[in-house]
Amino acid sequence: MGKRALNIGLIGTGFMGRVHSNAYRQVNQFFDVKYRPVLKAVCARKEEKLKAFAGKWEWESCETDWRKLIDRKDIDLIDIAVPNNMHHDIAIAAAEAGKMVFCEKPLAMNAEEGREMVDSVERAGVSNMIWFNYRRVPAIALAKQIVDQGRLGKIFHYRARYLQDWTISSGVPQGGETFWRLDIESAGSGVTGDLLAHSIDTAMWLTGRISSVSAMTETFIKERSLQEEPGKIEPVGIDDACAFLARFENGAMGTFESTRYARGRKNQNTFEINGEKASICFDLEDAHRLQYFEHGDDEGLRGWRSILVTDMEHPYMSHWWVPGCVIGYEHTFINALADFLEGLETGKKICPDLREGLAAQYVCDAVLCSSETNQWQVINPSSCM
Ligand code: SOE
Repeated sequence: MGKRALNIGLIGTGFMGRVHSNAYRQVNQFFDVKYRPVLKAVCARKEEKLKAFAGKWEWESCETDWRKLIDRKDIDLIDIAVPNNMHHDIAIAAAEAGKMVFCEKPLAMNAEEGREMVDSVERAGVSNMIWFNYRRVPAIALAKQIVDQGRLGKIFHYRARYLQDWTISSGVPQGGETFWRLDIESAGSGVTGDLLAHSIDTAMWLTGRISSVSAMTETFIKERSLQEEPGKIEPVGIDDACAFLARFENGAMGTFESTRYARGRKNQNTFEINGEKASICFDLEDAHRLQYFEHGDDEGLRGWRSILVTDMEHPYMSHWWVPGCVIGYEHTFINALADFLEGLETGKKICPDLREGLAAQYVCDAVLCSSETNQWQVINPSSCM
């Protein structure tokens, strides 16, 4: 039987635009799903660059105004891969036009915006997803299975770190197409929204809700020049680094740390969970392995196992290569898209949806607020769900 076309309108041609385009092109080669994404139209402001991008990824058409893209009758789904300060207006307009919505993380500039986005997609009844792609790393999905099977028992500790080093030089500018993540007006925050949003989402997916936080942030370089106006120096408004303590609803304690000033760490996204019966440890820089320790193993033989997560039995791996052949970063987006398409087909709950993005956003807001006030902040669960 032929596949059902799903016409995609992508907004954004940066790093995420490339990653998403790749996912649309690949998903049907590896997953037997009923829907076939069609790369219908891509949208960005700069026409020349847009055309080159469209040509390279074989998008059928281009738009330079996202409102026009949303108005088009031949688009089923709007994919938002632009800076965070544009997510809110685009998501709401897309939902009101009856389009499905994909949104890059973090959901929004703050929870107030995020709440309006969630209200809007839910009122319109359109399917939606936030690209928390790390949930789709097979080793992390395996960690989820292990936790859900109750193998860890009561969870005591969750320890997360997300480290990079690309902003250490004071010569790195802020703003513009390449460095908007350093510009408070475009990004809303620094590492908290950009990196810790991932860690928070993973933590809550694996072990449940965070109920309160106590945070500190630091901006190491206080002024940077603007990418679009070299020589013009402006104060830096984002957090370069953030560390916070967390309490989970299930009684576990959490520690989270993120920085873009960890020399040598390029994209180290790690976590360790310590339970009564077992522990789990993961590091994205060794993404195809999950470390696992089970206290119930034979005494004398007990030790950390390093599970190579490439077998057919492991999450997603039966769709890829033969055992022992690893997959990479881009595959996490393909896996996420496949899950979404399967959800459309079967009615199975799509996750993470924008509501789950909002839950992470509430924690990010509380973290930033705590660092400003030097006070613990409680996350009100009823405001998230
Ligand atoms: C920042 O450098 C960044 O590109 C994030 O925006 C992504 O979400 C993360 O997965 C990789 O790093």
